[in-house]
Amino acid sequence: MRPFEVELRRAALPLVRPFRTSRGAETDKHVLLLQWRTEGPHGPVSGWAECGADPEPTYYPEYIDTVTRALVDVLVPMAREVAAADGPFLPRLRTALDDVPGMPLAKAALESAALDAELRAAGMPLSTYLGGHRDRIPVGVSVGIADSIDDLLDWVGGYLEDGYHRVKLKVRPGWDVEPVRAVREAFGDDLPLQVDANQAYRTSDIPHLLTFERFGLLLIEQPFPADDLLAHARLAADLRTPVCLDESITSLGSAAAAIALRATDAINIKPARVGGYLTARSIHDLAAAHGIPCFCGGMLETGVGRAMNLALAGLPNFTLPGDISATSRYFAQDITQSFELVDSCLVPPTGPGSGADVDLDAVEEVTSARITC
Ligand code: SMG
Ligand code: MG
Repeated sequence: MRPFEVELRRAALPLVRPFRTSRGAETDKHVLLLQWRTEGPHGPVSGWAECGADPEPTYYPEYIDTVTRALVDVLVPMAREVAAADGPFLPRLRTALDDVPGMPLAKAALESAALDAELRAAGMPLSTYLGGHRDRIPVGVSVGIADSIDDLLDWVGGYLEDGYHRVKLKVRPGWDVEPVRAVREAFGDDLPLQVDANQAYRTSDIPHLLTFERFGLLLIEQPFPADDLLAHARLAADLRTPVCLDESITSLGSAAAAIALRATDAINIKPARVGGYLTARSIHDLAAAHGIPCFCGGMLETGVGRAMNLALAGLPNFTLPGDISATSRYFAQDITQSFELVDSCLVPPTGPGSGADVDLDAVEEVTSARITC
C-alpha cells in the first residue's frame, strides 16, 4: 500500500426542510468528510467518504467529536501500520479494525475512504466491487414529524408529485395513529407506506402497536430500544405487519442474533452504522440466506455517501425501496453531482470508486474546520 494522508473536514449543509424524528430535529446536515489522499498508478488519487455521526449523540453513542478523536488518535495511525506491512491492504485493514472494540461509525468512515481511493486507483466502480447488478435503484422518501397533519399531507403530496412511490413516516407516541390514518385517507390504501419510531416505544406499548395492523403498512421500523431484541421478537410474533430493525443491527453478529430470535422480518442496512460497506454486504448476504428482505438506509447523506449507498443498494436482496432520495429532497446545493429521480428510482454512478464527483469549491464553502492526519 502506498503512503497516504487523511484530511478530516467538518462541514454543514442547510437542509431544504427541517427533519424531525422521535429523537430530535435537524435543520442542517452536519457532516465529517474524509479525503484519503495517495498516489495512484497514474498520479494523485483522492478517496472520499462521509461519517454518519451527528454533532450530538442523538442516534448513536458516537458523535462528530468522538469520531474525530478516534480517527486521529487510533484508527488512522493503525491504518498506517497496516499499510506499512506486506499483503493486500483492505482485508488487513478490516481485520485490524475488527480488533478495536466499538466505534462502527468511525471505522465505516475510514474504511470507506480507503476503499474509494483503492477503487479509483484501480479504475473499478464500487458497485462492481460489491457485486451490485442493478442500474436503477428503487427508492422511497422518509418524511419527518410535522407541526400539523395538514403540513404532513402537503409534504407527502409534494413527494408523490415528485415521483416517490414509497413513503416512510416518522412516528412517536402521540404522533402515530392520526398521521398514518390521515395519509391513508388522503392517498389511498395502495400507497406503499411504512413507519419508523426510532426506538420511541416500550414493551407496554405492544397492544397499541398491534392496532397499526389495520393500516396495511409495508413494515414497522425499530419501535423499541436498540438493545431490546426480545421486545421486537414479541411484537413480531403477534403482528402480521413485518417488523424491521435499524438501530439494533450494528454488526454481523447482532444481525445473526436478531434473525435467530425472530426479532426482525426485514433489515434496514445502514453502512455507516455497521462499520462499513464490507460488513453491510455480509449482513445483506446473511439476510438473503434467511429470506429476510433488506433496504439500504440513509442518514441524510451528502452526495458522497449517497453515491456509495446506491452502489450497495444494487445487491440482489435489497428488494425493498431504499431511504436514498434525490438530492433535491435534502439540499439546494450539494457537494457532488445531483442525483435525480427517474421512475421512482435513482441511477448509481458508473465512474471508478463511488463515482461521486466531488466539487472541491463547494466543499470549501461548507467547511468550518479541518485536520490532516
Ligand atoms: O437519508 O433520507 C434519509 C433519511 C432516512 O429516515 C431516515 N433515516 O432511522 O432510518 C432512520 C433515519 C435515521 C436518522 S436520519 C438523521
Ligand atoms: Mg430508522
